[in-house]
Amino acid sequence: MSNISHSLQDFEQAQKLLPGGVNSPVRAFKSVGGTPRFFARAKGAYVWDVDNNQYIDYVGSWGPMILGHAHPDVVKGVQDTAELGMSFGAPCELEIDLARMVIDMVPSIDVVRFVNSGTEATMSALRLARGYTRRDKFIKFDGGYHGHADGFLVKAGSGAATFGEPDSAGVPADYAKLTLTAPFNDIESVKRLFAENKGEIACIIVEPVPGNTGVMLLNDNGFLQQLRDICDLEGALLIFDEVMCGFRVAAGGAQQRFGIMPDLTCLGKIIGGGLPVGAYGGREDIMRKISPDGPVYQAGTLSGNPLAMRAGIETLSRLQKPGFYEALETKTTRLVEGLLAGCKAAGVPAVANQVGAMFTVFFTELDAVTCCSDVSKHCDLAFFGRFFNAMLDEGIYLAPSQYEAAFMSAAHTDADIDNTIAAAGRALAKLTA
Ligand code: KE4
Repeated sequence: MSNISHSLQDFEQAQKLLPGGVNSPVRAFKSVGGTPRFFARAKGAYVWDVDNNQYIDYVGSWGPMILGHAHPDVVKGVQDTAELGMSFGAPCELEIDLARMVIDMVPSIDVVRFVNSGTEATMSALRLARGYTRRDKFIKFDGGYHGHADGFLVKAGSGAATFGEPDSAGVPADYAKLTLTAPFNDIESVKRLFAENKGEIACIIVEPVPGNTGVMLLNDNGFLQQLRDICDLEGALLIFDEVMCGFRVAAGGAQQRFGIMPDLTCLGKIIGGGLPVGAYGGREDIMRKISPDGPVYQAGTLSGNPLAMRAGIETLSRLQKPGFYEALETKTTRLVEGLLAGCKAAGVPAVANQVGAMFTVFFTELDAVTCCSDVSKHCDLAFFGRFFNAMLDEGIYLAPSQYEAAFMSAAHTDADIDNTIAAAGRALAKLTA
């Protein structure tokens, strides 16, 4: 067990000042147990905690750090830009530059609006879909996470009633009723919802690569095309929430990887290269409904600020290097295969889901994990917590929840992957002794 005395002290202090001692719940290690590590610095594939313990990092700030931490060109770009002013609250040319990059990279986006988080992006896209269609209800999928705006913090209604119930205190029940939920990959449930709510559904929002129930895979029936078809048939909009998988599973995100065009796309994480940037964009006729062009209001003091724009520009411009995604996926596949081989050698039942450079290993007797109830009902969450902490002691930083994805960066070397596989072998041996 490494020395974590400073993290212990920091966590004690932080809990007096911040809810749970953190500024985002998952960081508190509630589902895995143990003490959150307070980070002091990060570089490339590595992070160091305040006790100077080094970790190979597979969280990457939950996805943004696809180039690796503190990439010199990104850091220099931000430093140079900061000397010219941190934020103007007025248009600047860097917004044009990043907008042009996003529009060029993401196939379905004609016009884009920058905001400051993935939550702002999805919240705004939902309001836009409601304003454009003049309908109030929308469909999301069980286990889908789209940030913390009220309408998304909803679980399936009791008895699988068609309307949703709040999944958080503070979300009005009457508002939650406008959120309809269906199982991921289940087009029949979606058809039923449209039949039961004729002419009332504004949109479907979906993570085309779900990453918030652990990584989930699309079935072989062309689920995304089925969603595209039913939205066209019913006059609803199809929204891809690519906050996590955008720029992660391909330069143009899941819509490029799978060849399905949504009407609106939500982006975040990688688009800001570690600084707070979200975005939503799509068909021009829809986006022109956004203020000040149109009647759907959305605003933000720090939206498009020069620092964040420059960090995004320096990041996205390096994703377009030939072979970038192929190399990332090859490294990820090797790691996943190594981890599964280690589980097999230790007699620990496990499966993994991987799309491009994002993956999740599940500890389960199942042959495959295909939906969020597979995770909650058939995965050994307690063992995951023990494995997480054993890997932490081995100097490997995984996502502190079975319901999260792990991310590879361009900075991870073959030696890092070998060391991670070896560390997992030691951790599993310890846990099964
Ligand atoms: P933010 O508001 O956290 O920037 O983005 C919300 C969001 C929207 N859509 C998807 C598909 C997302 O994955 C997220 C945020 N992802 C989580 C990780 N599961 C962020 C980590 C956290 O909540 O601290």
